[in-house]
Amino acid sequence: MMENKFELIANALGELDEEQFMEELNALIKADPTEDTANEAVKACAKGMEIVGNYFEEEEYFVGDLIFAADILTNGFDLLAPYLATDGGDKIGKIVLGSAPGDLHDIGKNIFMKMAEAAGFEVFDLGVDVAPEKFVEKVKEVNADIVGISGLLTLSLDTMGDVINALKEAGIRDNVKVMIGGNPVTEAVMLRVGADAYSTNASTGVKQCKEWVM
Ligand code: B12
Repeated sequence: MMENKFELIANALGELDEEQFMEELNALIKADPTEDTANEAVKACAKGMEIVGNYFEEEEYFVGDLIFAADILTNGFDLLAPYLATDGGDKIGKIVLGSAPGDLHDIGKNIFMKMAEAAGFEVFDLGVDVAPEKFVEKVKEVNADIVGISGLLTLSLDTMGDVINALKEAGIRDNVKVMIGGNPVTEAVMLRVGADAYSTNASTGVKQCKEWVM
C-alpha cells in the first residue's frame, strides 16, 4: 500500500532522515498552507517521536539519536509555526505549562504546546524541571485558566503532586484546572496527586482543555 504524506513524515522522523523529513514537510505545507494541514503534520511528528522512542527501548537507538531526533523535530516545528499561529484571533484561554520538578524531558510537552497553540490557547512555557513556586508565580502573573504538568519519569508522578500542593498553599488551586500529561500518568496518579485530568496523548489533552474553557 502507498504510504500517505503524513506517514512518510512520521517515518522519516522515526528513521532520523532529516533531509527527507524536511522535504516532505515543505512539500506538504507548500501544497496546502492551511492550519488544518499544519496541525495534522504536528500529529505526524508526534507519531515519528513514538517510533524513535520504540527504537530506543529496543536498544536500536542511543541517547545521541534521541537528542538528534529532538533537533530534527524542532526544525520541523519552526517550519510549521507560521501556519499554526492563530494571531489576530482571540485567544480561547491561558495555559501555564512545564515539565515536572526534576524532569528534563520536554519533547511531549512541546508537542502538546504546539497543538494547544494551534487550537487557540496562549501557552506560557516554563521549560523543564520547573520548581513548584515557578508554577505558582506564573499562574498568578498571567491569571491562567489551566496548568499543564508534563512528566516522563516515575519520580515526576510525585513531584507533580508538589506543584499542586504549592498551588493549594498559595490559595489558587481552585482558580485553575490542572492537567497532568506524559507516558506514565494514569487515572490513579491523577487521583493521588489531585489533578483534574490526565492525558497520555497531546490531542486528547487539548480537547479536554478546550472543553474547560468553552
Ligand atoms: C527522549 C528520551 C530522553 C531524552 C529527552 C530529550 C528531551 N528533550 O525531552 C534524554 C536523552 C535527554 C533523556 C534523558 C533521561 N531519560 Co529518558 N527517555 C526518552 C524516551 C526514549 C522518549 C520520551 C519521548 O520524548 N517520547 C515521545 C513523546 C512525544 O511522548 P510523551 O512524552 O509521552 O508525550 C506525549 C504524551 O504523553 C502527551 N504529553 C506529554 N506531556 C504532556 C503534558 C500535558 C499537559 C498533556 C496534556 C499531554 C502531554 O503528549 C505527547 C504527544 O502525544 C523515553 C522512553 C519512551 N519510549 O517513552 C525515555 C524515558 C522516559 N527516559 C528514562 C530515563 C530513566 C531517563 C534518564 C534518567 C536517563 C539517564 N540515566 O540519564 C534521563 C532523565 C533525566 C531527567 N532528570 O529527566 C526512562 C524513565 C524511567 C522511569 N520509570 O522513570 C524512560 C521511560 C526510558 C526507559 N525505558 O528507561 N530521555
